[in-house]
Amino acid sequence: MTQNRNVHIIGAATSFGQPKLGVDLGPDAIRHAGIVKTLSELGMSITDRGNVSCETDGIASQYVNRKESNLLNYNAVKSFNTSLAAEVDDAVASGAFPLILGGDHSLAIGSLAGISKHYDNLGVIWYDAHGDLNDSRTSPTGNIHGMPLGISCGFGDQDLVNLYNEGQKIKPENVVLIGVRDLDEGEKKYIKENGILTFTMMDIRVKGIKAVVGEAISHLSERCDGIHLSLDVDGLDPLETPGTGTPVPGGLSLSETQLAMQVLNVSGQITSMDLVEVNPLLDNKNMTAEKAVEIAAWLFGKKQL
Ligand code: 6HN
Ligand code: MN
Ligand code: MN
Ligand code: MN
Repeated sequence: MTQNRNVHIIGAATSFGQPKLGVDLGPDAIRHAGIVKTLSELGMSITDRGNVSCETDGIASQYVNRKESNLLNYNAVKSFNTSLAAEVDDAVASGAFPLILGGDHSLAIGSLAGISKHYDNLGVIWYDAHGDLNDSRTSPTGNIHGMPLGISCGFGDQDLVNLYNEGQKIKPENVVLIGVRDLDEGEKKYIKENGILTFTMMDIRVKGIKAVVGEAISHLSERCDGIHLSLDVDGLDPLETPGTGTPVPGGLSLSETQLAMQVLNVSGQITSMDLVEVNPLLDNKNMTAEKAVEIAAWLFGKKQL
C-alpha cells in the first residue's frame, strides 16, 4: 500500500479542551511554518480547507461558562467537534487524507467521529505523553483534552460518545499508545482492563522506537482497515517542542520521531492524522510549529538525503 497523496488540511482552532490561551492559534502557526509548501514540495496535492467554524460563543465561553457538568467548556467542545466531524467526514468522502491541525487534543473527538464512519475497524496510534483516557470521574482537571481517546472508545459522557454518529468510534484493542509517561490512576486502570497495547517511554528506551512502531503497525494491520495517527507534540521532549500546554520531561527526541514517521511512511498504512497541542503563545520563535511541519514531512516521505 502507498500512502494517499491527496491531502486535505483542516484547521481545528480550538482551545476549549483546556484552560490555557493560545492553542487555538496552533493551526495558523503551523501554516506560517510552511506546512503547505513543505508537503507540496514532497509531491503531495494539498488543499487547505481553512479553519473549521462553529457556533459557539467563542473564547468568552471559557470565562463565562467555566464548568458545566464538571467538564470545562462542555457545550463548546460538543458543538466544535460536531462541526469538525462533518468537515473531516467530507474530506474522507472525497478520497482525501485528512490532516487535522490543532488546537487542543479534544479535537480528536470530532476527527475520529468523522473518520471512523468510513471504516469498519479503524486503528489508532496515539503518540503522546498522556493517555487521554480520562472521564469526568477519573479526570484530575475536568479538561476534556485529557479524555478524547476514552470518549472515542465509548467511555465517559454519553453525549460526547454518541457525537456525530451513535456509539463507540474505535475499539480499545485497535489502539496503540506510544510515548506515555504521565498517566492518571483511572487511565492506568482503563488500559489494564481493556488490554490497550501501550509503549511507555521506558519500553521505548529498552526496545528502541523503530521496533516499537513496527510492533504497533503489525498489531494494527492484521485487524484494521485503516490507521489514524493522533500525534500530540507533547509526546516529544519539551526541549524539542516547548510550545505546548502540558509538557512532560523525558520524552521522545526529534530524531526518534523522525524514525517513527519514516517507519509509518514505509508501511503505507496511515490514512489520516491529527497534529495537535501546538501553542505558539508558549513557544520559542515558533519552533514547535516548525517541528510539527518536519514531523508531517517525514510521515509524507521526506528523506534526509
Ligand atoms: N493532552 N491527564 C491530564 C488531564 O488533565 O487529564 C493531562 C491531559 C493532557 C491532555 O495533552 O492532550
Ligand atoms: Mn499530551
Ligand atoms: Mn497527570
Ligand atoms: Mn494528548
